[in-house]
Amino acid sequence: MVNIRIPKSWEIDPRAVTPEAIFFSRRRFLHSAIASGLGAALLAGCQNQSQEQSQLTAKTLPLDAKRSNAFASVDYPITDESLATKYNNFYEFGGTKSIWQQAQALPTDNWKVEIGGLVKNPRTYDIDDLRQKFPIEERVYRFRCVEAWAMVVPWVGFPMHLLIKDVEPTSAAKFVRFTSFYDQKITPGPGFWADSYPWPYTEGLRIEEMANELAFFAVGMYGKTLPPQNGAPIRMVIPWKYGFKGAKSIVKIEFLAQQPATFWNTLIPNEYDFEANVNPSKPHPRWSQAVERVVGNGPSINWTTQPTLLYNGYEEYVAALYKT
Ligand SMILES: Nc1nc2c(c(=O)[nH]1)N[C@H]1C(S)=C(S)[C@@H](COP(=O)(O)O)O[C@H]1N2
Ligand SMILES: [Mo]
Repeated sequence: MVNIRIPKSWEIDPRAVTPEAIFFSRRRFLHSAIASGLGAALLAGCQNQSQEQSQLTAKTLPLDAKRSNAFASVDYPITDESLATKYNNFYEFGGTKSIWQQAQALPTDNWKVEIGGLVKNPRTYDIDDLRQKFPIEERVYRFRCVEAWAMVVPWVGFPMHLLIKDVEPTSAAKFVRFTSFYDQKITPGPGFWADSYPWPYTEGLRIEEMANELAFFAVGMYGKTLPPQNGAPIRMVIPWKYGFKGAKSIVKIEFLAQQPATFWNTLIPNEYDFEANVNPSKPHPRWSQAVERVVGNGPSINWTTQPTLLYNGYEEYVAALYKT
């Protein structure tokens, strides 16, 4: 791994640890916690699969949307819902993949999304108005995390260009910043060092990227509204970029003249660049991106590997954005 002295767990600087390294070390912690009886209560609550599955989606409602013809499938199968809703990244609720229970604390009632900055029609939407105003559809997209795991998810939502048209950015608008929900009392973060992270979680796009047909606001997945752990009630889905570009639980969208600072790029700039396009020939400083692990498609640890595709397989849609 990295070329550093192995620190004691309580002195690990998050800037020196990969999300994945944290995941695996926490898994080890979890195992010993369970062995020592600490996990017994947790386990008792999840005695069987179906009980657990109903907990996973307890806060969702059915969301009827027709599957888009253009994005009806990809060349490998849709990931099981129970995996996509249980293996998450949501640092506001913890630094492991197993935060779905903690994330149930996300308060999604009366959710509002404020849209402003360099636009002719700034406005604040109630989530219900957003869901009604823009025609929703289902799109099956590849989903690739910078940590090299991959899934296929049927998202329900609407393309971002509909929102651009609605708020009418001025000609000065060149970038867009998306801000996630944050409340220190509700979102404890990933434990040690959490206070030094650049909260709230923010992400950004060039306005041309946001206007691309693929850029999507998801308000649901698997035919239901989003569960908290996946970014309820509205999140970004940018399928040709690494997963961290897809900010969850959006509360604010601002059109800007300058490129905004973003969460991971601020925290570890040499590892998480602003553009973050999926690219097999551009390794992460600490691991290769040439192949990806398909979550849920294999035995035991539950994954098989396959080659990573440039722009995550969406070259025909987005390559023109990156011609120099
Ligand atoms: N607000 C917020 N958004 C976030 C994250 C996060 O920690 N906080 N993690 C990102 C990362 S790294 C990934 S891979 C995806 C994971 O989405 P999923 O849990 O629905 O699979 O969410 C992205 N959006
Ligand atoms: Mo990620």
